[in-house]
Amino acid sequence: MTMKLLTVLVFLVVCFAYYGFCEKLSYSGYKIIRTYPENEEQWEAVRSWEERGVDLFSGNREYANLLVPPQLLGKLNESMIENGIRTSVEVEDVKRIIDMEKVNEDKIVEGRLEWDRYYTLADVHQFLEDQAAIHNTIASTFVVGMTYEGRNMTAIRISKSGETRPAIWIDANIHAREWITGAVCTYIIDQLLNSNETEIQSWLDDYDFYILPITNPDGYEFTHTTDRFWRKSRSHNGSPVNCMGTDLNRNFDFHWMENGGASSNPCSNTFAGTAPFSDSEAASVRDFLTSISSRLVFYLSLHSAGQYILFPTGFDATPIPQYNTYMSIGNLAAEAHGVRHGTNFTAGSVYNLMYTATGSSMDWTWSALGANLTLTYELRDKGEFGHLLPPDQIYPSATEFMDGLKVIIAELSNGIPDVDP
Ligand code: 0X9
Ligand code: ZN
Repeated sequence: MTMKLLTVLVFLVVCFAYYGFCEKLSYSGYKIIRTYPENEEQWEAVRSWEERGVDLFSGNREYANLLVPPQLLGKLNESMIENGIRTSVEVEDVKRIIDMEKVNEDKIVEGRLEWDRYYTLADVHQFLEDQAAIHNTIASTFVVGMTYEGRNMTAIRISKSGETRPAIWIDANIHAREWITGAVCTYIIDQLLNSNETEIQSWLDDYDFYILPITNPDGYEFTHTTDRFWRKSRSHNGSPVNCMGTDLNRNFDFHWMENGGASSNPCSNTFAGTAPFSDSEAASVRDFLTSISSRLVFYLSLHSAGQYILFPTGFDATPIPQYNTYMSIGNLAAEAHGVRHGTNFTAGSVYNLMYTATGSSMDWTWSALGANLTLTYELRDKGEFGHLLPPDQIYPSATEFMDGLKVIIAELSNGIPDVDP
């Protein structure tokens, strides 16, 4: 009897310490609460809940969605009332929405995906291998680097030129739980290789593409097996209480850990890592981008959610020298994204539209490599489902994304000035 109890206890301890061994978290009783901070003080009050185990799920300085465990709902509510912060319930039953998500269970045949469901890491990698095999004269896969847990960061290159033309890099799922981003990314690859639209095909005559759909494979796998809301890498970072993972989008060397744009607490979802590029995933992206930097004209990073077209920087309010150029490209793209379904995208700098965020991949690429154009997207939606975007929104998200991408690549081809005219 005592032996049995001991076994259960040991299991529970191990389970809490490294919950990779546990069953999938159900998120039963969790709600997503939207808060509306109206000033810096209230924003800080909302952010302080991060340290108490509440996930700052999505949003910006004006509205912040919090993923709240049942045992903290009462306390959080009280504190919001005390601080005069308005709230609303965005998702009543998080578990119900997780249960609605459809993950593919069929075998991938000849690299065909359906954009009505989400795919596992193995499926996405299979898609890349199959597509590269089918289009072997212009496409091939390559490994950007290895993850902490030893997985491949598999990417695809599409080049008709023998890799001599201006280069476009696209990545997605730096943040593991942002499933829509990897899905849209595979659609971009599909369109480049399989669409018969002349405009899309003409891009392949002008540019070489390097596309990494799952930048954080360990985290992505973890969202499928254990914790749907995992965001970071899965590295051990020296936390005495066994918190794991680095926010890879805080681990790049651009104003690293300055200005409150990241956290030094390994338990935080915006933990910046133990040093710039301390995590192998970020370092591998850095090394690959550096290797093509003389040709790199466009860096594009896909995130969700919020429907933002973001440009540098996340450090402070100082406008970059190409601010007006970026703003006008962003506005043109936003218009195009809205044509099909009326989806409303907003363009602006990370700092202005979202919050202070330092050490991001985009800002580093912009500052260190001087790529002509660097954008980060926050794809659908604006909070209704957040990271649990229903599968029937994948195809609309992907097609409306392509509409704006056409505008952006047309602008890129016209030339991006280093400084606003
Ligand atoms: O906080 C982030 O890393 C991004 N938002 S998300 O909700 N997907 O986590 C925004 C990052 C914007 N990038 C820069 N700081 N440049
Ligand atoms: Zn993200």
